[in-house]
Amino acid sequence: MTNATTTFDTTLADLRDRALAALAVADDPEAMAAWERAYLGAKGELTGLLRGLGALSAAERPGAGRAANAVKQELTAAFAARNEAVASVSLEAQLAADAIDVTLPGRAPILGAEHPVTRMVAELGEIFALMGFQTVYGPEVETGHYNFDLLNIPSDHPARDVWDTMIVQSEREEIVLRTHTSPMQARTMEQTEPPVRVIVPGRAYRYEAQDASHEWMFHQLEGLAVDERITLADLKGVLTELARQLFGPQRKVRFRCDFFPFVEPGVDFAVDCAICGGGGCRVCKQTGWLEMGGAGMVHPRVLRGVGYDPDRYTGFAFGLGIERMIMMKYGVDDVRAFAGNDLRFLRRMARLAA
Ligand code: YSA
Repeated sequence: MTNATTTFDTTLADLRDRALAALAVADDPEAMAAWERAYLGAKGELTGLLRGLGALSAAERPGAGRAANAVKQELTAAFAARNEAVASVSLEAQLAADAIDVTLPGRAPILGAEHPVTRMVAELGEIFALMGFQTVYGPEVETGHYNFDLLNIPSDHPARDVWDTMIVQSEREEIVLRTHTSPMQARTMEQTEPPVRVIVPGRAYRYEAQDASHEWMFHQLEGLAVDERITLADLKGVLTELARQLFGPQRKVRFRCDFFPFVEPGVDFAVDCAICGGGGCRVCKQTGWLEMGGAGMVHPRVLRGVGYDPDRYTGFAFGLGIERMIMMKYGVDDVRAFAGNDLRFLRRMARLAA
């Protein structure tokens, strides 16, 4: 045995021992791949050693080659066995980490609810449908012609100032945010022959100071019935029935004379205040009554303006505050809550209506 074979054998034995020791501590797929590259790969230590066989004499080469191949097979087999074990441990760890515990309680989705105004509009629609009224809708941006003129409020009429109007544009034609839902009276009658029975829910806008019972944007419910022989008694009957359906039989109703240019006679319709039980509070301005709306018999001039014959047809109309009705039904003491975006208020209203 020459010095060269002795050196080769020692290097091979050292490489084998180091490789097996390193393999024993490689415990994840990345470490295994690094080990394979370092010892068995094309640029690995063992391949480098095999290339060095050429430096040995022809007599020494076969023995050294056999020894090197034996180490290569041993390391290859050891790698395969260890690799399988590491792969299965790593798969189990991965599965354990990804496991879903189906016994955990789920995350409850946050459910929204209908706005109290939306709900009240639906309820009013059902009550009036049973009395033969159809629901129609109209534009919130109106012309002065419909908002005022056809309702017997000409531009020089002092009553025009009463409606604290928000004006959109007034150069060529007067355009306003409707101050009430009453313009839909004229729009409906222009398009329909009598008999007419409609309700019109929707927004109204007024340039008005806010307080517990006044908002600058609020909702009204307009009602209109026109036919032969309609009387004030029909109007009283319909609004009294509405109050019963909405608030129950215990709620008192009050009709008093009032003035609106588009009715004759005109009335103001109120119910006893649900906040103070009629004793007087800031919502009812200490009167014990809260005005729900205005009403009356459609003025003959309004009927004539839309082409109806006032000698043949009569009708009643009303315009009620939708927020005020909700306030009286559920004891809400401030109209500003409806557009206030306070989730606690909206949740409370949803619970009360459920
Ligand atoms: C009268 C006669 C008819 O034949 C038809 C309709 C009417 C009602 C008329 N168009 C009108 O708007 N009258 S009103 O100014 O007294 O408003 C009617 C109702 O809307 C009020 O009673 C109130 O309930 C509500 N309302 C008015 N201004 C409000 C308001 N609600 C909240 N905030 C405001 N600023």
